[in-house]
Amino acid sequence: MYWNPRIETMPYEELQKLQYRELKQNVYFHYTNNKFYHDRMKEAGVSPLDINSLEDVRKLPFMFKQDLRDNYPDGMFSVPKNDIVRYHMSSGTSGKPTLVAYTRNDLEYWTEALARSFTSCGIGPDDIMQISYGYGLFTGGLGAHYGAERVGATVLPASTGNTQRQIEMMQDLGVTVIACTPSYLTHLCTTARAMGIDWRRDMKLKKAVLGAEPWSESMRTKLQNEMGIRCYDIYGTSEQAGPMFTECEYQKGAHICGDIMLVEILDRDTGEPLEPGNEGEMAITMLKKEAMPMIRYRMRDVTTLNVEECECGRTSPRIGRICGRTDDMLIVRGINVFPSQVEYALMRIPEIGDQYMIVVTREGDLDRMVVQVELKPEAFTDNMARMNSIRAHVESELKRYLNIAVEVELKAPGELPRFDGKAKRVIDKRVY
Ligand code: DLL
Repeated sequence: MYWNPRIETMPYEELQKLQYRELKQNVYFHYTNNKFYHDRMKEAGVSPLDINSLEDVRKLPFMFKQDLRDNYPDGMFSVPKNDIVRYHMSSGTSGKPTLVAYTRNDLEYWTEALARSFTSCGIGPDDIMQISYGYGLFTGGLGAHYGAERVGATVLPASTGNTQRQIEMMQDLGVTVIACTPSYLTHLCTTARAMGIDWRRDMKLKKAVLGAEPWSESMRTKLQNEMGIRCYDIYGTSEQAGPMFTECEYQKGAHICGDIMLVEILDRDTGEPLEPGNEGEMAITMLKKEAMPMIRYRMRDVTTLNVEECECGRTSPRIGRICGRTDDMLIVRGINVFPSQVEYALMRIPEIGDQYMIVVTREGDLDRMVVQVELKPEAFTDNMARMNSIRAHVESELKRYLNIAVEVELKAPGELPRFDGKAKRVIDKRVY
């Protein structure tokens, strides 16, 4: 079943012609309406007139998360503010968040992409879909919500938290599809079992659409076998729009909507484009984005691109599983965390010295993040009440900057390891 058969099964050469036309138009649009992008192109010595084939995308300069941060909040818009109908936000690399703006058309093609994606994993009007991604500034909840409504599913906007109630709702309403992070589904799976629920006997769940954090084939096999369901990978980032691309029923990579987005895979070290099939960092160009330019944006996610026609008949290219990042971003309980944000928050607290360590583990099914921090000698004391109050303050500051609750362990001056070369600030003990 296709949502938009003309586009989804268009011969690849034809799709590339369409991509070229969209690219040229989009580059021209941002060049003429966006000072940041105009200057960036000028610096690179390139103008829209230089874009005369799809390969010419390679002449265009890259964009980075730092560009969004430097232009926060509104220095990156290509449309008048009245044309912006929504904002979402995700973590920046330090103090400031990444703000993404959407025009009505931006929301429309986002929903179209999700309608194609959900249809490709067999979701439709017969389904009751529980959206257990966070609703709010995070793109997961609202993004999946509009896509699910578009395909005619009955949507249950459960958002995150209150696991027992989520399970009761699934049972009472006969939920057939859930969209959430893979780690949350694992948690639901074990919590329900502890409540005496047999997933096959007591639930109508058939499918799960899982993303927003890395997961693996072995996790898929485990969840599918334990719950008697099919699990589909969904990929997306706030900069693109939000969750966007899922696997089809063959589960062999997430289908990209080629008319909406162009993917390049770059050599991790040199940034040079690689041929399909090679593993490297993904750069995306949003071909229709109006509110702000998203052109050759360096995603920092490492994956592969497959341009072969899929067994499902779709000709749209596919990306493989995300198998790493070229920066140090962590995803903890579905929230993106940059070590630089932790440092930024800590260094503003007068009692804290300059050594810290982030330790991430998975306990049971949930991620646990502990930040170990050294106190300055003058702040270190054996007065427990004082130490507890400093710890509580550090925890609340970290929560304010990271949007996630973390535990803090205070250390005596000199207690954390020192490094001769590059400091190691993160120990991630999770296995996917
Ligand atoms: O996580 C959007 C999303 C919501 C995707 C719901 C899927 C489902 P951000 O908060 O901007 O957006 O985080 C984007 O999350 O660069 C990847 O590193 C990671 N990520 C997203 N999906 C996957 C996935 C949303 N399926 C960052 N596998 C990306 C691995 C993923 N990593």
